[in-house]
Amino acid sequence: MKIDKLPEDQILAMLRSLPDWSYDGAAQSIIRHLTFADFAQAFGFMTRVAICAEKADHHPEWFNVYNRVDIKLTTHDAGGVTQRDIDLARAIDGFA
Ligand code: H2B
Repeated sequence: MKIDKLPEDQILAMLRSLPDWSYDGAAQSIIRHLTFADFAQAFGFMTRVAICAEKADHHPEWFNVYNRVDIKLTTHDAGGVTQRDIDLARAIDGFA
């Protein structure tokens, strides 16, 4: 289903309830950096996110080194941040 990208002011307003996320205007994304105790914790978290993302058919861009996970959310089909990214960010916060 087609979804429209959100205007920047709306993204910033929504991020007030997602304080660990920030908006990267150049990348048209919202981003969060997480650090875990070790690789097992980081990868366990990524596995939970992956299952949720696959169910929602909405997938993160992410980077992992040992205990660090950098996440970038954007909707490729819309060319920017949509409600799907906000929903996934909220789900990710629940796993973090
Ligand atoms: N994930 C993200 N982040 N953006 C998308 O536009 C997107 C996706 N599109 N996951 C989905 C898959 C699309 O390619 C499939 C065909 O539904």
